[in-house]
Amino acid sequence: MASLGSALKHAVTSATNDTKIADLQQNTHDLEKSTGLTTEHGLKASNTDDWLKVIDGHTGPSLLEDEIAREKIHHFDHERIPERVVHARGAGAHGYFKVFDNRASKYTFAPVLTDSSRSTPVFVRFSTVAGSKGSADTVRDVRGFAIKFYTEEGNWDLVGNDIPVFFIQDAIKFPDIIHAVKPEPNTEVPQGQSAHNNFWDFVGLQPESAHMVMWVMSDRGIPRSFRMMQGFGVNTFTLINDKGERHFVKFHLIPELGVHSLVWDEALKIGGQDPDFHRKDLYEAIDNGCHPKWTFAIQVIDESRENDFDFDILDATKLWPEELVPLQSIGELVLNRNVDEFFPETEQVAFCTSHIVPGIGFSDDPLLQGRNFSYLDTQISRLGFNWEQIPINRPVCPVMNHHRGGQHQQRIIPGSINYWPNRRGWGPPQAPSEGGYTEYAQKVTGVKKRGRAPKFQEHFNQAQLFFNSLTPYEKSHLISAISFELSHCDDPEVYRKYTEILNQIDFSLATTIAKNINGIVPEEPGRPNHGERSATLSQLYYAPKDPTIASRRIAVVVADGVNTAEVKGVQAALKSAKALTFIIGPRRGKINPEGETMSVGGLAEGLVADHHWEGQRSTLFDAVFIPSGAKHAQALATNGRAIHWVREAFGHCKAIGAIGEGIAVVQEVLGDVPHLKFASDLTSDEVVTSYGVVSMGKYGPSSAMVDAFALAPG
Ligand code: HDE
Repeated sequence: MASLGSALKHAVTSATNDTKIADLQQNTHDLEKSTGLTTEHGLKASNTDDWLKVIDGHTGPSLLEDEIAREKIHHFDHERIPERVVHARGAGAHGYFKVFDNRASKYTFAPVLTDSSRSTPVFVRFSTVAGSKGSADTVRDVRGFAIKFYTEEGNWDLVGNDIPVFFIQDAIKFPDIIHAVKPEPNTEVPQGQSAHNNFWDFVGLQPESAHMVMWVMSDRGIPRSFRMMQGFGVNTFTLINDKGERHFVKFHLIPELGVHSLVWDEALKIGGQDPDFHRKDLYEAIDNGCHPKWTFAIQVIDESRENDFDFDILDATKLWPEELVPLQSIGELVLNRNVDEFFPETEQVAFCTSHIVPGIGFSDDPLLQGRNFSYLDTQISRLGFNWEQIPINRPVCPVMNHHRGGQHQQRIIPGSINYWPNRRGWGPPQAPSEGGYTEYAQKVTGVKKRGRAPKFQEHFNQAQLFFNSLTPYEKSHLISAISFELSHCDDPEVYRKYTEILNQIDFSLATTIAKNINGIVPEEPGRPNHGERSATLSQLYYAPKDPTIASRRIAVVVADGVNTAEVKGVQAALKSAKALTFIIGPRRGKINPEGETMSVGGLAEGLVADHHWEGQRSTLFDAVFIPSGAKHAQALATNGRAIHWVREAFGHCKAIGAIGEGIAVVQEVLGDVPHLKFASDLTSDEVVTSYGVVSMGKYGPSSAMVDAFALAPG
């Protein structure tokens, strides 16, 4: 075992993060360079618009002999493949992974985790769990965070979520929880929602779900962006070092931009206004050079300490509190390239938890053990056999074995040998010293039976820990969310009963929700609250040290008569902070500047609006800005849609900026909000910030306004 790490390091050539892109190029067809239409068998096609038919002044029958028409229709008929049984809706991107140095080498010899000269190409797919392929992005749900590392030792798939724990402890329960959350079988309702009888019935009878339910009902269930979510491998894996020592490990990703969520009202509205919100957000950010970045960290437990905790470290309904097992940051993951085509890349990518590389191993986590079977199995019904040869799935290192045949076999292996051992010595197994994977020699004892280990029986300590660790506003969002969901259950046996589970977590939580939804109001706590907290469980903990507005979407709401020079100044300042600005006006196109006659079409100096007021909503932006200009302000202050923009943005706690006469628009809408202050001297460039509203009487060339705006809550 001792020489494994060094053998691997020497066996590999140095990779760049373009290795996988170059590999995909072999299958990439550039339409611009195409020579013209052909059929799939290469026949040049002269007409694909008219089916071959008999025409004699009138239309006669279409002819079956038309091979071109038949092929076109036939191909179309077979375009769809089964969607994923869970995580059907998703979006993906390419990128790379790098470790900072070899600090993880005391735990593992895996070069992907220890060799800082490497940049490993990755493909990441984010997803929701319950909804179909065409469902809305912003539903309340867990988000998938699946990473394929194309390492030089083979593909390593880390198939994680944005929540560190799971609903169930044993893989055999997976079909039950998924059947319960998916649309009910008789009506196929509801789509992409857990707010229905079956889900709450199941989790009410399955107390091991209590911890995860708290996470999904918290703000974590409605992220602002895939780029602003944590990632967790969830299951317990193992790392093996070059001394042959094994450690238990959990994998984490922490977003550079911080962890942010929508508010529920926004999520509901965006579901209708722009169901592709998260998908577009990812694409837009990468396209604009704001490459999403995560710190990659590990939590490690020595094999000898496996039983030192009051929870079982192999139980996926439990996290490892960071106060007990600190995070160690070892690298970073960056997404820097959008896909060229969704289907061959994002849809056909297939992850398997069983895909690991030397230096990484499994544990006896019973959820992981079942996952290792399920993923491999499901790809066959979704993509067909030999799915590992599909371009997005194939490794960047050599592949050689004696498997043969199967649907869509791409490999051609000359010669008569397809077995081992063979007289030629072709395709031999590779010893560990040559990089061959070898399982850790683990001693196993026990009695064969169905059941769960003793520490798997406790379900509420960490649910309590999570609840206790939230800020007051996070708690209030969580209470509203559970109340919303239980209000959507119409069977009293379901919604009344869940209070009993909640009362095992916290008495006040259970009482408030029971009153909201006509549940069973408890008379006394189901168990004492241990009162413990963990700072790292609140989203607030992940606020970036240096606040940033990079990639944030800012709506500049204008009317004719706006101060265009000022708008351009603000736009330039926001752009230099890498924010994206969008001009929202009375029409898409030119807006007349201050001092010029109103005329649709505008004049040369005018500003160009990206959208009409009616074409967008405040929910689709992170902040709203109202510049100065007397006529423009007057028009906005009397326009229902503009008023709604400001009111809704304030209600969703977004930053609102206003300058000069623009302040009057905000005052018109929010004037009666107690304690809200505005800049009152229109000749001064002093900036006033109050409850997220940033105002300035007169725009000064200083960046103070933009800085204050960037720092305002939103
Ligand atoms: Fe999955 N899961 N899962 N899951 N899962 C699938 O595999 C399964 C679990 C996760 O973007 C399926 O390729 C079982 C935990 C993600 O393509 C399927 C169990 C976690 C994705 C499957 C779990 C996940 C999947 C469906 C319980 C977080 C999307 C399509 C033992 C760590 C990957 C597919 C992508 C997908 C089975 C539990 C994350 C059926 C049996 C825990 C991110 O194989």
